[in-house]
Amino acid sequence: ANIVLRALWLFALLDAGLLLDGGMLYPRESSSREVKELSGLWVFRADRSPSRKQGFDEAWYKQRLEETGPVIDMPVPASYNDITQDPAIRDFIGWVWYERELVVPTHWIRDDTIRVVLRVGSAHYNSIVWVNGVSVTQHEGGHLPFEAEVSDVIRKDPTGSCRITTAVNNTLTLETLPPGNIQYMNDRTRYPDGFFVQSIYFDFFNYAGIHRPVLLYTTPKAYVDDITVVTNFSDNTGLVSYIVSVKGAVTAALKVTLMDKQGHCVASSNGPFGVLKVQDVKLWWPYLTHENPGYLYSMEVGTTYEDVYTLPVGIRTVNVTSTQFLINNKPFYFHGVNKHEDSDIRGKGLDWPLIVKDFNLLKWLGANSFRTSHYPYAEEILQMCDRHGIVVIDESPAVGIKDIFGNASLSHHLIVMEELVRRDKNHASVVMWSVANEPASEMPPADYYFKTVIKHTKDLDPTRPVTFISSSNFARDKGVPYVDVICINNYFSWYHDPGHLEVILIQLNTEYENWHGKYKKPIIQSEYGADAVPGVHVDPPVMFTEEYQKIVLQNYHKVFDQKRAQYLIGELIWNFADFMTTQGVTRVVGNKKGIFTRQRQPKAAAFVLKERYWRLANETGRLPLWTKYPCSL
Ligand code: GCB
Repeated sequence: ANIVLRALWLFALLDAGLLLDGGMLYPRESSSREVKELSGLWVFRADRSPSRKQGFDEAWYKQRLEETGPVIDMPVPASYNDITQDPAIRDFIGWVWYERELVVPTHWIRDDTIRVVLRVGSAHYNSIVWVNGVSVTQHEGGHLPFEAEVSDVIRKDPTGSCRITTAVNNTLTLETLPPGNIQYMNDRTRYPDGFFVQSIYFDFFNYAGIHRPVLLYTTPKAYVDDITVVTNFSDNTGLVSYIVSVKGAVTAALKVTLMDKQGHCVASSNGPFGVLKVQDVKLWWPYLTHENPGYLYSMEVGTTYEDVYTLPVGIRTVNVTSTQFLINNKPFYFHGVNKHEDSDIRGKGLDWPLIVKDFNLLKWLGANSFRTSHYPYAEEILQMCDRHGIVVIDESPAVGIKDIFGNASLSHHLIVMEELVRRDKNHASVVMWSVANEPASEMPPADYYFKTVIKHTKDLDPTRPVTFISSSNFARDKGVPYVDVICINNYFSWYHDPGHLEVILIQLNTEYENWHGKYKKPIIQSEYGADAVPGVHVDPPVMFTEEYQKIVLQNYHKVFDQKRAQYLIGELIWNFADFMTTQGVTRVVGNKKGIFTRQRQPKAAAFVLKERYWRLANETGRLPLWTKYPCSL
């Protein structure tokens, strides 16, 4: 109960010092809330003018987009890059314009006790949104949602017609996350007029557009704006500490009810904060560690002004020692993957068939976890993780921070961490925050920079460990003293000593001993792997064949098996599936380090990993009942 009180106290305290104003609850229907999804066909126009500013000069948002010039069909959600046959659209840098017209239900217009909110799940990267020509919101950065109340704007037109215009710009600068740089090539003997390139410092295609659903939802005037839960247990009693913030009412009585899967009330409370006690608690367990993984209660929050919001809640704890990662006080070993939001045609657009297929593949593989390399994934994916017991290391979009540690970058990074924690704090599946991937942490300013980002993240959420992902390419130390878990990426016999499989054992062993010896913290191998072009075979193995990828994995596994008895607490393969990258001499139509192809078919390495993960699950966990007689294994 001490931990509970501490958590409550900290959250209450922090509320005062937040940079962001207000919550970001996932939009859900309830008896008091309606949701209108705007997925489907939108109208699209890329601003191809040399300045990319024609749209603003001519105020395209003031009229229907088709009246401004030629438009095309564009699906939402999806990246726009791979939808057309036009290479200029695929590689476009600058402002693109989207538009969707709809009619809102009459009662949304007439009943002025209804609050109408427009929400964008994510758009890459910098976005401005207008409704009926009026600017309603603006957001910097992709991967995270933003929203605006639009009740007044839509009520100005009594017919309820509503034109949503969005301008999205994928330009990356030294102060965005991820960072990037635009370079103009002014040598007219070598480059055509106006030639420029977007330099990026990360290894995935810079997909752009409206990547996640856009929707309108309603709440009553007085509404539940945010909920924070922290869970704990002692013996058979589960403890759910909560804080609810209500907006739009001076005083609001609150009723909070926790229900089990059958809909039975197991605990209830009144007031904006409190602790719910659950007798005979069913804890949230990871996949393959329990017969019934991913158990979720429903926390129904109701106000006297009749707003109702229901939040899924998994009850579990997370702790880290110098050699272990504990979930519900039991050692947890991450055997999982790194993913990307990436697929044919859709790019980074949210796609349900793909999401469900990927979860089926994770389960087939015996993976109990993944890391959201290299940016926050869709909330819909985290909800799947909660329900299926897939454990998540939740990463910010800070990938490719090389030597950019200025104040503007730092303040933006703090805001992004706040947006991330605000969005994902209540997911049972999220067990650790990752503030960055392979930052150039050997640079002197990195010490202050990462100390600040990690401290801020811990202040925001004192209940989860924090890490960043290190690379052995860099002299290591600057940020590591501040992390709770050391996460390392390395590619022995690939980027170093290419072709020499025999170096893996010794080099990996040295690496681990150095890190653990110095910091006495548990280690996760957060990336390792090799490219394999599917269908290419050579034996004895050579690089880029399926055989080579298999042996790299097997050699790494030998060292993992020694070290997991000591302080290695996880292994995450790079990568779950092949993915698109910028074109370059080391990439054969994208990065081929997937154990599945981009179309989600297994390479030889997938079977190696599957055999291993199920064996690890048998040793370390408790398989669910249905897997005792797995017909497909
Ligand atoms: C890394 C990066 C990842 C790359 C991978 C590779 O260290 O974190 O983004 O895709 O290596 O394949 O080079």
